[in-house]
Amino acid sequence: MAKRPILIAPDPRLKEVAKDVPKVDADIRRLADDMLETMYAAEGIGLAATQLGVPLRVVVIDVAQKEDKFEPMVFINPKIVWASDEKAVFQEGCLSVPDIWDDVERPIAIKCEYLDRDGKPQTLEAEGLLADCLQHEIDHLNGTLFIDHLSRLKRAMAIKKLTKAKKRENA
Ligand code: GNR
Ligand code: NI
Repeated sequence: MAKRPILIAPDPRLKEVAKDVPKVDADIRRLADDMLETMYAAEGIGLAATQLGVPLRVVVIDVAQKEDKFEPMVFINPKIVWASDEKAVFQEGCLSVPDIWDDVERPIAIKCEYLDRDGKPQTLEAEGLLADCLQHEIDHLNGTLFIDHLSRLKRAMAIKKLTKAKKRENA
């Protein structure tokens, strides 16, 4: 396993629509393992391959609450096949959007079809934080960041802040 650098917005690669994984092979498993290592090192609860500059539909998540417990989940070609009408607001952050947190409204429960680490088709019904995180990660695969769900003004302010932070880093 290897840790890889996480892309920070604004970056055109974060706006790309990722492609389906044609076959779950050793390369894809290595990618998923690298994503898990990168996510744990960054203390995130989820990560999409898009955030590592890999335009493939792979997501990893671990929303386990206890710090000494690992519950890694791997989602390949995840697809939301049902979403509840009922919505809830979560305060979201993103490893590609550092130091910005804001409320995002999303369906409170979803049903998701995907391939697991062994390439086996699975269905998952999720609610709460897991459902929110999965939607956030699938957004990444479609080139969407959580700030894209905010008002135009808030989004503009966020992009300004991110651009400034990048300039400072490169100065
Ligand atoms: O670590 C993360 N926390 C988080 C909190 C609320 C809603 C979504 C997330 S995902 C984020 C990691 C990340 O950027 N995944 O793409
Ligand atoms: Ni994110």
